[in-house]
Amino acid sequence: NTTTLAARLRADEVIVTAWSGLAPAILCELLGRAGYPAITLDMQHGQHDIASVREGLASTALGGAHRVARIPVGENATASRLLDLGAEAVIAPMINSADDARAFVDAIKYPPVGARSWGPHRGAMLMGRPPMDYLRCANDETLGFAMIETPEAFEVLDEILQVPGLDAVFVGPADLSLTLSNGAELDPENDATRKAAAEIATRTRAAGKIAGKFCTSVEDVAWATEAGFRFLAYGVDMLLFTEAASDLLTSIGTH
Ligand code: 3PY
Ligand code: MG
Repeated sequence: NTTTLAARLRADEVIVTAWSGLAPAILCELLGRAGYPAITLDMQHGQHDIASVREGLASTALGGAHRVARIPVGENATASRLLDLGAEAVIAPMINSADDARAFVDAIKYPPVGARSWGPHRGAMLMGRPPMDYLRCANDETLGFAMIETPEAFEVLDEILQVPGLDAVFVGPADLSLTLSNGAELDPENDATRKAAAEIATRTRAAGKIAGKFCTSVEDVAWATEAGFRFLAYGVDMLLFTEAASDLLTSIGTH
């Protein structure tokens, strides 16, 4: 598939991404071969470091899936590096203000939109473009997702959506439920979180941007699609592995 993730999402296609938290690169290839159209490698809470992401992005390409990665909070320099290493989209957690969003955009967009520094050697290769083509296309063909996962972010959502060069937002419903309840509840599918998420999708789409969300059940995927989210994370590698093993043991009566 040579269509970019950005083009597919801008065409309103629903893209489901696997969530990769385990470091061995071959797991990204296997998830792609299993049929996932995208893989997201998580450096915030997953076991990935820059070396495992470097290998994992290449393995994701080998498995035929779109390449996405999440940085740790505030590590915008890492966002630039991930694009240089071949990520098609970068997700930034805990974007709580327009300033946070602007700093993120600066790191991932070339001038005049941002201040990304030149050196996308592996990235251009994996995007299938010679360097000068990459320079002309990268701002459009690579995506930045600002995570909206606190009441502070929700409060200033419209300001965040107006930051030039920000392509998309991604709802983190675990943190959103935790922060909306001031630490009392961790329930990504509760009413307060759903209500906020639905509004985030509506306002994001109205601003002409892409909405994504982390999903926690089959029903949640259907709900999010209906609400207008198009980039949906569903399937965490560690859980996929342990649940498949557990189901197998159950099926032969030893569990
Ligand atoms: C959240 O739900 O808070 C996330 O960050 C999803 O990974
Ligand atoms: Mg989170």
